[in-house]
Amino acid sequence: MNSPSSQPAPQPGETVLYHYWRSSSSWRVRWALLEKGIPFRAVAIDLLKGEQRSDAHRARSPLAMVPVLHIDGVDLSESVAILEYLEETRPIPSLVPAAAKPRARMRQLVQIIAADTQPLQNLSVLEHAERLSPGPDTRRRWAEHYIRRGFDAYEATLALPDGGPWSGPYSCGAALSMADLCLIPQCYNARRQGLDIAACWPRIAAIEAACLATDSGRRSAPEANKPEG
Ligand SMILES: N[C@@H](CCC(=O)N[C@@H](CS)C(=O)NCC(=O)O)C(=O)O
Repeated sequence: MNSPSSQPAPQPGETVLYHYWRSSSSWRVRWALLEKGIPFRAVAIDLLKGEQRSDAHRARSPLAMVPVLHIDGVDLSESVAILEYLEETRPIPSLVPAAAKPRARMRQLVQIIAADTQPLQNLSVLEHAERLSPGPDTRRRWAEHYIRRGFDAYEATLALPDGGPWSGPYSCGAALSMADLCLIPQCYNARRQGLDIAACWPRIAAIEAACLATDSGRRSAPEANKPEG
């Protein structure tokens, strides 16, 4: 992918995703766009080069983060807000359960990952943890602690006896949902930290296998979106 400075500004009516191939929050949005069949142009923001902190990107994202989705003439950041917007404006295929109780349960799962796990182990947090406690293992130990806490809660929530035992194949039953779009990128992060998902969280491992067997899951995955060179 080209650098952001060499990319043209969004054209009227165009949908543009500013993302980073390994960013789990970016993967959530790439996945929703592909699942819903929304055409988009991808612009890579290289987090390792600090491109997220450029003036041009800060103008799109006040927190200087990816993803940002330019759609319907506005720049949206915060991946869960983006998923909700896509669901409200392009509801088919739906990524939320129809009934209120399963929908609330799905949002609970989304928040376990998006609010209480991923933000505690993203790049800027790990860098800060290492500044406070320098050492070769600080980042890994910090990330592992919060991923374990989040996945333990996710796995236990799946076991709640809502309408009978969880039977999969996805987080909320027979249909892919926003919860899966948050969970699977977090599994990718967990593996990068050396965690054995199948050994510790069998339900999560089964959901991951089912999700990665979908066409949109495979096409949105980091390795399918790695920049050339
Ligand atoms: N709550 C935000 C989190 C976004 C986020 O953490 N993005 C990370 C990549 S996954 C980022 O841009 N990090 C850049 C940095 O920490 O400097 C969302 O859901 O979109």
